[in-house]
Amino acid sequence: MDKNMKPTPTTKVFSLIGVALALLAAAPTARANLLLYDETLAPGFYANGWNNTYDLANPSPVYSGSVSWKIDLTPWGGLGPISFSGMNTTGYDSLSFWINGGAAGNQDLNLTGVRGGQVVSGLWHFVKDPGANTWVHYTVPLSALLVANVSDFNGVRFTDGSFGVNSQPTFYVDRIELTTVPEPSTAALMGLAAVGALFLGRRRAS
Ligand SMILES: [Ca+2]
Ligand SMILES: [Ca+2]
Repeated sequence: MDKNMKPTPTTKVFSLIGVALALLAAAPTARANLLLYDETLAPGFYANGWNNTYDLANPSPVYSGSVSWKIDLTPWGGLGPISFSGMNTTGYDSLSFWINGGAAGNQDLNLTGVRGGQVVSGLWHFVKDPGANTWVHYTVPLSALLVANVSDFNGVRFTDGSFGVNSQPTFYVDRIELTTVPEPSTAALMGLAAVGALFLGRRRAS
């Protein structure tokens, strides 16, 4: 009885291909990265926060394009790109941005996620001493910010990681973007389908 239930090698190959094709079909449609800030804020996004001064068209230092976002927080301060109407994050995988600690460096910054008009997450000390006068790349999965696959994503903010103990040195942010689901996962699935087809070809040849 048990023997009869066992799938033959051929059905195994077919089910492998079936799984691979099903995963390929389920993969979200390719979507371009969305720049929240590079030369200016994305349409519908505003510099939003408290206890800060900033310049969205700071000429130096710059990571990409011709300007960066200069941010000076005071104790308890916060600032980030915020859309009041909210947006759908389906198809986006991570938040990516570049930070420069300026002449002083030694910043201690939290990164908070905002959706539905509420702060829903806080990655405490996410940026910790990024160094002085150098651009550092950070990337964080939207799932870690609790804003993956939601229809009411407002944005993120950089906030004072000392929680009011001191005033963070001026820093610079550039090329803030939502990045799409990484290509390699799709490539791996296609590879799986190819392997399945290879097995099938070998069985037919024998
Ligand atoms: Ca720029
Ligand atoms: Ca400051």
